[in-house]
Formats: sequence, C-alpha cells, structure tokens
Amino acid sequence: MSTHFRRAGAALFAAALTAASLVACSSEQAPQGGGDGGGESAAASDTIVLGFSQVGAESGWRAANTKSIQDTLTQENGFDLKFSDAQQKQENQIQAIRSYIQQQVDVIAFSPVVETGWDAVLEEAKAAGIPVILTDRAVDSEDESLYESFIGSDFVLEGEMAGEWAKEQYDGEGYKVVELQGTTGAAPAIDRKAGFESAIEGSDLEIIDSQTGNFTRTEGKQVMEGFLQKHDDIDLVFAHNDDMGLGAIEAIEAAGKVPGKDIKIITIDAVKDGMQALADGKINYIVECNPLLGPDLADIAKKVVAGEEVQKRIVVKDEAFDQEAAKAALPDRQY
Ligand code: GYE
Repeated sequence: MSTHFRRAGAALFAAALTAASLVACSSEQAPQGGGDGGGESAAASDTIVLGFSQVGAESGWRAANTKSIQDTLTQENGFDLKFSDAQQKQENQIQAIRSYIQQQVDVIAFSPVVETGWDAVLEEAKAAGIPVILTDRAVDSEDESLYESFIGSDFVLEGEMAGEWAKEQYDGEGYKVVELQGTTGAAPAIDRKAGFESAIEGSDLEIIDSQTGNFTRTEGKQVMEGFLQKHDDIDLVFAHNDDMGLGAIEAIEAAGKVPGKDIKIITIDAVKDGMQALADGKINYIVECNPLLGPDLADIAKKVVAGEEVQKRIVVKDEAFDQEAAKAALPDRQY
C-alpha cells in the first residue's frame, strides 16, 4: 500500500538523519522517497506516525476523548494519526496494535478496554522497538518497561470524591444505594467502585445492588429497570459514568419517580449532557473526568520519539460539581 511505503520510507529517512532518535526503523527495505510523490517526503520525514487504538464509542466522554485526540494529532502538528475503534473488545485492540507493529509506526498509543491480558502484545511492541503510551486507562502489568507513560485521571480518587459527597449529604438517613458499574474489568470500573466503597465506609449508606451497565446509556437504563423491579427502596444511584446515569434517569421517570428527588443520582465524567441533567436537577452531583488528553499525548509522543525522558505517570486533575456549580460552568463547557 502506498501510504505504508511512504511511512516506512519516511521513517528510514528520519532515522538516517537523527541516528538513534527514532525507534521505528527495522531491517525491512522500503523504497526511498515513498510511493506517492517525492515532493512530500522531505516534509513527511518529521512526521510522527502514531497508531491509536481507541476503546470504542460507548459514551459522551469517549466521543470527547476521540475528538481531542483527532483534533490534536494533526498533520499541521506533525502527526500522521492511524486511528481505530475497538468497539469495547480487547481482541480488536490486540489486533489493531499488532497491525501498527507490522506497519512499523513510530509510536503506539491506546486506551486499554480492560486492565489485564496485555503483556504478550506489549512485549511484541517492545521487541519491535516501538514505544507505547497509555492514555485514559491503565494496564495491570508487573513490567512497567512495557510502556513509556500513562496519561489519565485517578479513578480511585474520583470514586472517593463521589462517596465523600454522598456521605456528607446523606449519612444518617439509612440510604439504600444501587451501583451502575462500568465495563467489567476496566480500570475506571474497578477503581471507582473501590474508591466509592472506601469513602462510604463507616456511614449508614448501604450498597444493596451493583451491576455493570458497560458505560452505555442503553445498558444503564436496562440495568436500572431491573433494579427498580427488584427493589422498592432505592434512595441513591451511583453510576460510574454520566451516560449510565442518563439511562437510569429514563428508567426512573418511566417508573413514575422523580430523578434527583425521589431517587438521588451521583455520576462521574461531567460531559455536557450530564452537566445539563445536573443543572436541571435530575442528577445531584457529578465528579469530573477530563477527556481532553490529546495535547498531553502529543507532547509525550514527541518527547518519546526525540529520545527525551518522560514522566511515567501523568495524572489529569478533576473537579466536581453540584447543581449550582453545573449551572455556572455549563456556558463555557468544552465537552
Ligand atoms: O468515564 C466513561 C467511558 O475510561 C475514563 O470510559 C474512561 C471512561 C469514562 O466510557 O464514560
């Protein structure tokens, strides 16, 4: 394929210029000058080819995250972005990463759908000399040399912030809580659950049911419908993201109850639709999770390719909003 040859050629050209700075070169012989016109090759030599494997398109958060990456890793900013959507399936991500290795991209970045099961493919990337950057979600691996840097929020802290607020507001009232968990095995689902549980410890808030809604609005609604049929005493929903909370609102309204009043709702993300529901009084509290990771990814990718030291962990800072704060923040909200 012509784009492949152009990239491989560009990588070899750049490697020759900057000696050890590029890690993507290999013994494969690629035609000099590239397949689609010599005029482009000099400019293309500075371009970083970055293969990104996205989790999917499951939520408003994900849409904002994808937009941030695509808007930042542009040709003008020195990138040739290869983007793929794994539809929330680990096997699709592994396949995408293998294909980026085969294409000898300069950098691979991905947001791992689940935490475990990455060592083999990351070892393949390492053996091929291709650096890996994790964005958004962590991998659970003993070997930290398998990736250069992890850029993303502290999900345990997010869960704690949600739990702290719930405790502050409702402790002493014997609240029955149901939990809509994110995708099973995903870092934000595991960590937000743990953070919330630890924060409400010692209070009289009780989690009476907990199930995954896979971070989507549709499944959040379905699971909430099930909870409402099973329990007639639900006081509070803790949803691991806005979309599942928005699905829960639909289920609560369909059951003839008032979300935000009869049943309180706390979510995480603070994307526009969630913030609107919060400002409208249907959600009670949202802990933010900033999806705008494109600029940090671009910065780290450039440094890694230039052979510079990078921070192993970049923690993205998050705020939290009650209904009044949401009203104030909404007009300037970027996502
Ligand atoms: O909270 C959720 C998305 O990994 C932080 O994934 C991300 C989560 C986010 O689907 O909405």
